[in-house]
Amino acid sequence: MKLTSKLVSALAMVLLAVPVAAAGNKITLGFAQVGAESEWRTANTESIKKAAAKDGIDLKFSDAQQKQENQIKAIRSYIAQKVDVIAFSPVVESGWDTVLMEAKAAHIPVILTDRAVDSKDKSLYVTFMGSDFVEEGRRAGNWLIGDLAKKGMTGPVDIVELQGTTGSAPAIDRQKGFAEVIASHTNLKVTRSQTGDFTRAKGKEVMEAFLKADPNIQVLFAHNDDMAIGAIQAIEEAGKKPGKDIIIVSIDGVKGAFEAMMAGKLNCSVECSPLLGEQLMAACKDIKAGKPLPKRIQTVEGVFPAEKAAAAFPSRQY
Ligand code: GZL
Repeated sequence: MKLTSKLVSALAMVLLAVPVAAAGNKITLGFAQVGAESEWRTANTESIKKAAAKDGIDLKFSDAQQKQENQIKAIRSYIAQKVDVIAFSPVVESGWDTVLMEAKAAHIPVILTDRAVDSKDKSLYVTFMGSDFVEEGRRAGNWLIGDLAKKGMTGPVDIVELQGTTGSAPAIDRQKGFAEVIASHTNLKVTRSQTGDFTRAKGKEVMEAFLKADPNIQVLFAHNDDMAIGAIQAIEEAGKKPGKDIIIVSIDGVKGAFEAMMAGKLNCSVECSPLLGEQLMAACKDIKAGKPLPKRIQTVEGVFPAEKAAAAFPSRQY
């Protein structure tokens, strides 16, 4: 009998010695991703998963296949699971207030990554981390103005535009920034503008239609590299030389864009970094530790004209 009781008390000591707090220290993050529509998105997902594993954060991850209702469903499931933090990249700007109020009522902090929401109530999220898309549009416009000047193209220039996902912050803001910069150059005109939904397939399809409608296209501005790469295929199939007959400027700076620039088929890619994983995990830990976060954490990024692509390519991380 004595032995058993000794054994029981020893066992109890061991079990009690396990710091209960250890279990409580594990952060659970619910992430509702947009989808897997582009090279950029794949790199963004990889960055988040890698950083969560590295930081020992329990990541619950969902892919909404670019549908808002799927993202809302995922957020609701994270609320039901009582995760510590919810983060997501809103596929479109509007329609989030109700579900964000549900998260707030459940006292679960929300982080916006990559894309913003148009909610007036800023208390619905702790911080928005990501790029300044208006500035990315401006950078594309400014690069184009410089390139046309270098080429002595001072006459009327027909520009076509492949927009990102309709209603998304990057599509709205990149179009705004680009239009703002070219407005003062009356010889530059966006003659056609249509969404290619950030995908290669749709970008190719819309560019085929543009080429059929306007044989004199001189410039393509694509809101992301994937649509530009799809358009490059359409331009070649139409018997024209992308990067020469049609100047192409796009945004993201993914590997595919560098390969197209080195092949002389893309003229410039404005960088938009998807590598938000580390920043996101650091923000989750700060929130858990009760540390305040700035409402806006902006990504620092550059511009890659084709002539810089080969030198920069070896050090590219996405
Ligand atoms: C931008 C991001 C956009 C990329 C696209 O931060 O939301 O979505 O530019 C991606 O490639 O699909």
